[in-house]
Amino acid sequence: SPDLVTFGETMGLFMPPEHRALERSALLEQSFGGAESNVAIGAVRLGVSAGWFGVLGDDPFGRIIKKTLRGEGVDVSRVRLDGEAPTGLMFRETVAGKLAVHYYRKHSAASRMRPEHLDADYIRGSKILHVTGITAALSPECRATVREAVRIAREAGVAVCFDPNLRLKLWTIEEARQTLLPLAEEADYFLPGWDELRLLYDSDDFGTIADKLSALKAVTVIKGKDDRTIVLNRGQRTEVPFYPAERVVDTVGAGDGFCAGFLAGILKGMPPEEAVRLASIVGSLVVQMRGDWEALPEWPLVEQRLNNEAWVER
Ligand code: KDG
Repeated sequence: SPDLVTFGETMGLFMPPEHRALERSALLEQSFGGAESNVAIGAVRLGVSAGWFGVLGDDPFGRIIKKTLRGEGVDVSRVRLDGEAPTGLMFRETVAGKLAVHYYRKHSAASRMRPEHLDADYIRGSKILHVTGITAALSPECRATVREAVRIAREAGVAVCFDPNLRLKLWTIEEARQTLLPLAEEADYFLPGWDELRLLYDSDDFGTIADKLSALKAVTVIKGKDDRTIVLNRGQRTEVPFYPAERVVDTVGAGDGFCAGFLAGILKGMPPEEAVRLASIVGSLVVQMRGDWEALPEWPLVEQRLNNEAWVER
């Protein structure tokens, strides 16, 4: 198995040219995206082995997603193509500076994933299993699949990484809490955003939330509290400022890039605080280009920034 294994829904992605609204654009750019496959691509580009699986429709979108992931070096040997249901789609636009995502994913192939689809040995053979709250939000079967994958990993001593990836277009905050908080308790690495924590714990107070987090066994990495990341690691608290981005074009996928950087750092043997520095560099690069995963950097560029080496232009 690859060192990092993850799964979830990856969708066809359509975007109008910059500054155009979907209602007013004759042309749409085609790509694809999914939080977990973004993480897998990011990890591979940083030099660690990663596998992604999920159910895709046996249609043009499903086929190109699988081929592109394979071309990126992600192991797709456990991906299923389902002839009965379509690949989910999403459309994204930025109107007056505000991002809007429109999902067409109800009854998608991915939402039909079931625990029986899991290859337990594939999970057992990995070092880290990464799951997100998006998969848990897709359907009761998907929720059961996430729980079962986490159970298999824990039983085998495989570390579990959990990003809540709260999507309130998919479920209510009450439903999300019921599922996501127990998953956080199972995790070895918990990577929430500060805004997500505020909603999940229904509080704006850092101290109150930090107290709750200190009851978890996980190393918790809180993204985006005052432009910094806070690492809570066995009672120790470390703050790492966000690495500055030269320009910000598209923030979608930054969290996934961050997660890929963090997990690649852990798999390369870094302590969590150092892995967060790496993660923050990756996040800062992802926001500088359109698309979820296209701008994920290769290892040499990140290594150079980690070591503060100058960039030789020509
Ligand atoms: O993190 C980026 C993802 O949000 C995007 O690729 C789409 O997976 C996605 C989702 O379900 O929102």
